[in-house]
Amino acid sequence: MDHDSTGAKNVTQGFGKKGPHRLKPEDLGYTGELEKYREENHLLDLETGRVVAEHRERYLVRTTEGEYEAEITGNMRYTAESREDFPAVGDWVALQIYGPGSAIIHHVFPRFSVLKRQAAGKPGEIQVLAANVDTAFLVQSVDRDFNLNRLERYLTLCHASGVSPVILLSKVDLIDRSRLDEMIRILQARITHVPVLPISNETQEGYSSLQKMIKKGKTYCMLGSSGVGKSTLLNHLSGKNLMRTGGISRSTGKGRHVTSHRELILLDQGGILIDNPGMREVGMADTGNGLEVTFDRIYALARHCRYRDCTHTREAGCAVLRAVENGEIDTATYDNFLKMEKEKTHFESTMAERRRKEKMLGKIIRDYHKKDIKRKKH
Ligand SMILES: Nc1nc2c(ncn2[C@@H]2O[C@H](COP(=O)(O)OP(=O)(O)OP(=O)(O)O)[C@@H](O)[C@H]2O)c(=O)[nH]1
Ligand SMILES: [Mg+2]
Ligand SMILES: [Zn+2]
Repeated sequence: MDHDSTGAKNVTQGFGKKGPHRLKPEDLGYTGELEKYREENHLLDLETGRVVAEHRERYLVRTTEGEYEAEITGNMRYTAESREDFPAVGDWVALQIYGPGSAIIHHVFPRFSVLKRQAAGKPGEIQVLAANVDTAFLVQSVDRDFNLNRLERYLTLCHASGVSPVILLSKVDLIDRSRLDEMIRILQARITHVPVLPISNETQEGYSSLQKMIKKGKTYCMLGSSGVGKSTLLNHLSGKNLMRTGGISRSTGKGRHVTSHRELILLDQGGILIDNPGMREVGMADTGNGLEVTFDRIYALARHCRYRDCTHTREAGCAVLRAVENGEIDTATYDNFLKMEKEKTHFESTMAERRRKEKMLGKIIRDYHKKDIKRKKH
């Protein structure tokens, strides 16, 4: 199936059969700060919209009036230094409309948050998952998907950019109550201060609590493996069959990657929800102080290590190792912490190397052009 057309169609359907109806800017999550930015940066002559879907540098943008297929200007493409400079789902953009349903994006507004990861299979490259997200729903299904190491990865992505996380344990209809209670106990022993909500798309358990969490004008994003029920949840919350949902492979017990594109939809109750394709890898990119927040207990202990550059692996007088030995810090958490730290460092050096090479290449091209101009003058 052609993913490109499916993505676009789904979103359009979200605004009713007669096509998109008129919205208030706040319905899309617009704020006074964005308006101030728009005025200060002389963008008043352009329309403002929000990117609701993306496919290979073609964007579907929703404004209060309607929906537009948009491309970025050549200048934007030329000056972009990395994937992060391109629009992403959730972004606010200034656009020029030039025909029925067509537009050109001239500018991306500054983001208040951005969820990103190390792009799968592309060392040192970032993939933006969603922009301007208030809360991320980290979805793990309790039957096969439950994994605390992976949850800590998702948490770090959230903490890296100030997105507040909520853990959704899905498909709780598939296990009995005592098993669920045990899972929640294990989870909360390791991950503290993050709300956990058990839900079922079958029985609608947890739905009313979830709906109470969702506030008008705020943006939510679902992250998780394939097949955990993200799109099913979105369909139920929106009351419309917007996203295709899928089966689970009998042989592997894993989802079949039914959703292929990120999409943003508006919920009738207010609130904006972004669905994501299931992720196989949650690789660390530039995580800012994300690890510090996720592993706050380890970082607090590290201040008491004897050596300032302690690697917490073999040093004498290491407060972290001591805490692991006496059971204060879970061994699995400690191992995951070391692994993610290593990945972060690796990402940073690979990215620096990439940037260095790109700069060099840029210089070679510039020098060549200079010589070329000289040659022509003579
Ligand atoms: N038993 C049970 N099955 C569910 C539940 N939620 C979803 N499913 C089933 O799980 C399968 C996958 O659901 P999807 O909603 O497509 O999963 P997804 O997370 O969107 O998957 P990707 O789009 O591949 O990332 C479908 O067959 C759903 O019917 C649930 O709460 N309980
Ligand atoms: Mg899906
Ligand atoms: Zn130490």
